[in-house]
Parts: sequence; C-alpha cells; structure tokens
Amino acid sequence: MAEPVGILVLHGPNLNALGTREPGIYGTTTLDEIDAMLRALGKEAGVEVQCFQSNHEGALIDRVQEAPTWADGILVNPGGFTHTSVALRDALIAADLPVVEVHLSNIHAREDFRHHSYVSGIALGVVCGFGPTSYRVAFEALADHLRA
Ligand code: DHK
Repeated sequence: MAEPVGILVLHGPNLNALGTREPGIYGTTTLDEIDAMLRALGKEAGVEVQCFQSNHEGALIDRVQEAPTWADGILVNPGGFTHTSVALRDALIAADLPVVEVHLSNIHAREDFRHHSYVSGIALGVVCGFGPTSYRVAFEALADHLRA
C-alpha cells in the first residue's frame, strides 16, 4: 500500500484577516473556511493536511524547516512576503519538497511590485486569481503530483 501523503498549507501575513480585509480584492471567504475546504479535500484524498498562518516571517520559516519530518509537499500563500522574502525562499529550497504557490488575487494584474515573486522560480507551479478556488486547484495539483 502507498505511504500516506502529507501537505503543509502555509498562509502568510494578513491572511488571518480574510473575510473582512479588502473584500473587493480578496473576497469574503474566511481563512477558517479555506482551511476547512482543504482539510475536507485532504480527507477525501487520504492526504494529511496541516494548516498554519502567521504574520511573522520567522514563524513561517520554522514551519518550513520542520516540514520534511512529516510532509511531502508545501502549498504556500506567502502574502506580502511573496514579494520580499529571500529568507522564505531559501527555507523552501532547503526543505527540498515540491512547492505550489497560491494567491487569491491575480498578482500580475495588480501593482508592479506584486508582479515579482521570490517563490515562483522555485515552485512546481503557481495558481492565482481565482479566490478560494485558487487554493482548491493548487491543492489538487500538488496532491496529484505527489501521488504520481
Ligand atoms: C495576498 C497578499 O497578502 C498580498 O500581499 C499578495 C496575495 C497577494 C493573494 O492574492 O492571496 O500580493
């Protein structure tokens, strides 16, 4: 029988405020609702899912460093750290797990500073622009990759 698959879901700064934060851009779905959807998808697919949000770069990096002890892949919305964090990128490279980057909004249709991501170049793939559906598509793509 195949080994169970584990996916770490990481959410960066300000994503705890989903639901009320700039609803015209990020929608009204809360982070708890997104995490519940991902856990349900994981349950259906036999994938262990652990979700973690932090507003602190170091706390996110700590989780990435621990991930290889139990996870097979990482789904990450780094929030604003997408566009600033060499340190998070370095941690993801060192963890040596497949990474899928996800964003609710289409970062390429927004301000210029959001067009560059430190994560995209080391990611298996990127899904952005579809609100909570971005997470579902990204999760399924990562789970399929891990099962293949
Ligand atoms: C979330 C954020 O917090 C922003 O800083 C990014 C991303 C976009 C999102 O669309 O999920 O630029």
